Amino acid sequence: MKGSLFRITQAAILALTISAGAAVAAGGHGHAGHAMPAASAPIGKAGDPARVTRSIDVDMSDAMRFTPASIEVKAGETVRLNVRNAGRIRHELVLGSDADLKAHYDMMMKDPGMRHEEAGAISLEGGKSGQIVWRFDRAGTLSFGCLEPGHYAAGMKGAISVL
Ligand SMILES: [Cu+2]
Repeated sequence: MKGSLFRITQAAILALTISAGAAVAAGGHGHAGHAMPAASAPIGKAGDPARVTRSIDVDMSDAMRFTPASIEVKAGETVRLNVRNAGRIRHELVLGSDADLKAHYDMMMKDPGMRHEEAGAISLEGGKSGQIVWRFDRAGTLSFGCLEPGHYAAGMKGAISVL
């Protein structure tokens, strides 16, 4: 009786050790690959800079705000977002559905050093500017947010209405 209890405890400890190791490995892999959780299909895709029909300036500030936070475009438009970090700390603009941004933000909270270089995202040091060229292929709403730890939760988010 005592012997079997011992074996069960050992098995439980072994199982815990394995699952903890697996969680660390899975997290490391996701971060290394900068995998965007794809909870839903985003609106649009990276656009061709030669086909830009409109440029929109978007400022990011240390007050945890995007200006403007609300943008309207037309379906079919290829837009250049001129993103400027007017603050002193790093900010980023990541396009995605609310669900994707939320999931991605949760990953960022666990790994603050993560940077976003994929299409539809730009990460900028204070005072720097950059751009995202995006083709909005259908009507709907696409969100954007700064996924630096604490920023998204503080309200650093906005939405693009595609009409
Ligand atoms: Cu930010």
